[in-house]
Amino acid sequence: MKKIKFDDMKSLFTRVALVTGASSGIGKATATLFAKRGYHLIITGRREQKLIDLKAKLKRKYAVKVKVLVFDIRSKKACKKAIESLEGPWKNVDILINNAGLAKGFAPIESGKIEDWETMIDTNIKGLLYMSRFITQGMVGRGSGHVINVCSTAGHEVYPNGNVYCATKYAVDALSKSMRLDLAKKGIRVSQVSPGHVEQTEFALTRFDGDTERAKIYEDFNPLTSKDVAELIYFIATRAKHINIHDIVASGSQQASSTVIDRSGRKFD
Ligand code: 8X3
Repeated sequence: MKKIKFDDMKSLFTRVALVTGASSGIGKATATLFAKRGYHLIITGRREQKLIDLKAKLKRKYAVKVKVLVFDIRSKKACKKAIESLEGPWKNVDILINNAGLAKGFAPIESGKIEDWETMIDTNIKGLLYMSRFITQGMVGRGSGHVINVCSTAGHEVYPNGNVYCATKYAVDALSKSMRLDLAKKGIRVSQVSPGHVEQTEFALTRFDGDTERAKIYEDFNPLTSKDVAELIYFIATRAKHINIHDIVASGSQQASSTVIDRSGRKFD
């Protein structure tokens, strides 16, 4: 039997999703779920080996096509080069999942580390912008596509010591809204998901600079899991074409707000 080339496959399976920050946490869980549902995937991040391992696993388990792009999202040049390297059907990204993001530091404004602020601004805002700029250009040309930004409850409600992290997520919220205004008439949906605390991620460890003791912030309540957030993203991506979900704000049932959490023990294990 004639082997079907990926170029031909594209006409049969038209869905390509690109997930940034796919080497761990929400990004990895999202890439895994989309692969399970038959999407071809472009997975991006800085840690090559983790992405290669994920690619091998997804290909083996779900028989989808997977492309790895290794680059630092903080570099405009690297983002542009990575996107320009895409060939054939890979150029036609149907769904861009802007997941890459991080919190670094947890200090009041007068003593926060300025390098941490710059890392968050460069990753959470500028990285998301670079990817959106380079990918939506193609989407507009094709008259279709979906951008899904990973925001946070911190993009809706500030909390003490959250200052710059919260500001970057408020910016993501503003960009989701304004990108929707720019793209609605061009056939492109823009959505976001805004999770509260999420375990099975590197979020807390990164925020607290690798301090494993301080990073133990999920032991006395049930937060969301990465898989929970992946399912919300998948739900957003798979609504009928005439529906655009603007935002899903969600937290674990024991978390009522950024600061009000029932820490009396994990009730749902
Ligand atoms: C993650 C949620 O509350 O730790 O974005 O900022 S929070």
